[in-house]
Amino acid sequence: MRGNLSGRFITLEGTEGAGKSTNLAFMRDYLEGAGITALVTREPGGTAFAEEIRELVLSPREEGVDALAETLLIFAARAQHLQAVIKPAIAEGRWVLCDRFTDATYAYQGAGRGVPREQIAVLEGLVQDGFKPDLTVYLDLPVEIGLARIQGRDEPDRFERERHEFFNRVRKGYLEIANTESARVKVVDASRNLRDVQRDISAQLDACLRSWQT
Ligand code: T5A
Repeated sequence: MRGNLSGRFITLEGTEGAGKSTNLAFMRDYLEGAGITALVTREPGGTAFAEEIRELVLSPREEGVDALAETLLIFAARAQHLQAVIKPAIAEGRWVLCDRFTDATYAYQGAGRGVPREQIAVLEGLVQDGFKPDLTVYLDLPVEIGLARIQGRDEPDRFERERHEFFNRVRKGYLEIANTESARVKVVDASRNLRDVQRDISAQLDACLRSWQT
């Protein structure tokens, strides 16, 4: 680990096809270059038990899924992930890079599905007890561009089968969070070529590395 930096929790968010997987690998390598070996994980998931919940939540099914039931499952997976992986790693001074976290719940289940913000906040309080990412990079792009990037995938999951209007609400939800929590959430225009996107991401990481070192 570089200097006297202690463990940090960084999350990456975006709508479908924004480039999270691609850029999470970039962020891991970038931190590695700065002497920081980060633990890379994802939500829903990150432990065997939480990955089973992921499977349950993402699998397409005939039966309609109640939005609150979906939200509770996602927080159940998060509770497990936090206790078994994220918090122990940070307590040991490690950095954790996570593909999606609670902002996704506010965006997808809240803005997308209509679960009241206050209900999500109650669950967040219960499961996280004030724990939040130190930095969130939100990859923003028009929904059509993201969906075009993932077009042709074999088996779209339960979310990928949603309509454009759903993803437009999700995007709006993310932008509202970024607007309200601008110190934590950094918006990167992900509609551009990968080199430009990654230049902005590395600038955000550099700024944080500098401010966390002082
Ligand atoms: N979910 C999750 C909730 O509803 N609530 C929650 O609380 C949480 C935590 C699965 C679903 O779970 C839901 C939301 C999600 O629908 P996921 O698997 O993390 O979550 O999400 P997906 O959006 O399905 O992930 P994807 O794999 O589809 O997209 P990525 O990771 O954003 O995109 P990536 O990196 O695979 O890139 C897609 C393609 O675009 C290219 C890549 O090479 C790749 O081919 N690409 C670019 N092309 C041109 N220019 C660029 N700048 C590019 N960046 C990437």
